[in-house]
Parts: sequence; structure tokens; C-alpha cells
Amino acid sequence: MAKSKFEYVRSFETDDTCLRNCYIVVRLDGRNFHKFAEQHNFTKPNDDRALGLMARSARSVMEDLEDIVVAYGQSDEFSFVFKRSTNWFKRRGSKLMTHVASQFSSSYVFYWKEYFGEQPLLYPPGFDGRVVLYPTNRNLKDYLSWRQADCHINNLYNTAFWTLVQKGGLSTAQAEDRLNGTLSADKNEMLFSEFNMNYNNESPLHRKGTTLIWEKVDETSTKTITLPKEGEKEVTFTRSRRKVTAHNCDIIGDLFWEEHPDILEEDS
Ligand code: DGT
Ligand code: MG
Ligand code: MG
Ligand code: MG
Ligand code: MG
Repeated sequence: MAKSKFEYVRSFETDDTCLRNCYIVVRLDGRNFHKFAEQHNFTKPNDDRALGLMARSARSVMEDLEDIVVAYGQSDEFSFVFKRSTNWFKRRGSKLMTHVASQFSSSYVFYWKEYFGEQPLLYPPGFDGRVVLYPTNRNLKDYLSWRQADCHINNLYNTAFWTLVQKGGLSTAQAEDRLNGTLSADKNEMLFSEFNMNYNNESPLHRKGTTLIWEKVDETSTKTITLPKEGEKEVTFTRSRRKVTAHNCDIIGDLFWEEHPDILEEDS
């Protein structure tokens, strides 16, 4: 086919192929969720409906896009890890990132009602995205550890802060003053001695965030079949299916990775 004289504009496109052998991480973060949370009456410090909707949307991303082996989310963010050998969209960063962001955003709106019920969605939410490459398993685990440590630090602070306000009767300014300069141990101690709360017994969803992986799950179902001689008969059968499963556990230590050795490929 003859090319039009306009064809040359293609050459203005730049190459954004992600380096081979590296894990490709796409991290999304809610745009201005400080305001979004207020306007949609998110409970403080954690709203389980909002966290559930984030995880549901992330599952939709994993199920609908190819080659995502693990995803980790907390607050208004989710990170998606493509396997290091992926060749999806020829490893073009912009394609991967925009597919993740748009699938996530449309899912967030699509599933809103399942989580928020009568609370209406007041305006269309948006998510920014970035792509980061990690060449080794150590680097990738350290990346995920960094996000989970962020979850821990923020959640401990927010738990202490809102406990002082909601149960201790302090103003938000007083609570901020009170926590200024405190270490983790101080916050744990304050929650324990003043409010009889053991931080370690707080919800793992809030303390650890959500990790999504693919796992083989046995599914049992029963079916009624009609046999020529015996007539109607109930039969049970089990089949193994690959499913996205959610975990609210520590991913900084080795245990999680030892229990799920299939997530990462060997460094070569
Ligand atoms: P950005 O990301 O620069 O566009 O701005 P933000 O406002 O999204 O800031 P970011 O992402 O650093 O912080 C997340 C905000 O989302 C933070 O202000 C608290 C809010 N948020 C996230 N999850 C919850 C929740 O479960 N409950 C409440 N009340 N707020 C939440
Ligand atoms: Mg931000
Ligand atoms: Mg945000
Ligand atoms: Mg954020
Ligand atoms: Mg097209």
C-alpha cells in the first residue's frame, strides 16, 4: 500500500521498550485521594470499603491483563509486577502502564456500588501511573518491602493519631503535637498503656496491606446428571483452578517467598 506523505510523523514516536530480564513494576496512586476520601465519607484512619474496592479493582487488572505475577496495595496505591520474561505489548512501558491504569480505573467505578452501596460516587476518580524496572529478585523484594514498610509507618501513625482524637478527646492539632518526635515504640506503648490496644492485634489488612498472587485452588461442585438406568444422580467433582488470592501478611521476611516459590523466577 502506498504511504501517505503524512507517514513520517510516526518517526516522532520514541522507543520505550523496557530493558530485558527486568521485572516491570507499574505503580498506581489515586489522584488527590485526600479530597476524594473526605468527599466520600471514608472512615478514618481506614475504610474497609475503600480498601476492598482497591483490591477488587487490582484483581480485575490481574485477571484481564497478561503476565502479572504479584500485586501489592495499601491506602490509595497498588503496585503490579510483570514477570521478568514478559513480552506483553513488546514490553512497551507506556502500553503496560496505561492498560493497568485504565483497567484499574474503570474497575474502580464499575465495582463501586458493590462496596459503597447507597453512597454515591460523586465524580470520576483518577489514578497516576509510573513504571520502574528491577533487575534482581533482591531489588524487587526490597521494592515491595519498601511499600509495606510505608504501609506500616503510616498505619501506626494514623492509628495513634485517630485514637487520640476519637477515644482520647484530643483536637487534631493536639494529637499532632502529642505524636511529634515519637518513635514506633512510643506509639505502641501509648496505645497499650492509655487505650488498652495492642497494635499487633489490629486488623492485618490495615497493618500489612493486600498482596495478590495466583494460586491453584481446588473447587468442588455438585451437578445433577441423568443416567439411563439409575435416573437422576448427584455427582461431586473437584477441579483445580488458577485463582487470584488475597493475603494480608508480612512480605518483608523470607517466609512468604519460601511458601510461594513460584512467584519469582530465579536470578540467572
Ligand atoms: P496525590 O497522590 O499526590 O494526588 O494526592 P493524595 O491526596 O492522593 O495523597 P497520597 O496518595 O499521598 O495519600 C493518600 C490519601 O488518601 C491520604 O490523604 C489519605 C487518603 N486515604 C487513603 N485511604 C484512606 C482510608 O481508608 N480512609 C481515609 N479516611 N483516607 C484514606
Ligand atoms: Mg502522592
Ligand atoms: Mg494519592
Ligand atoms: Mg498514595
Ligand atoms: Mg487500537
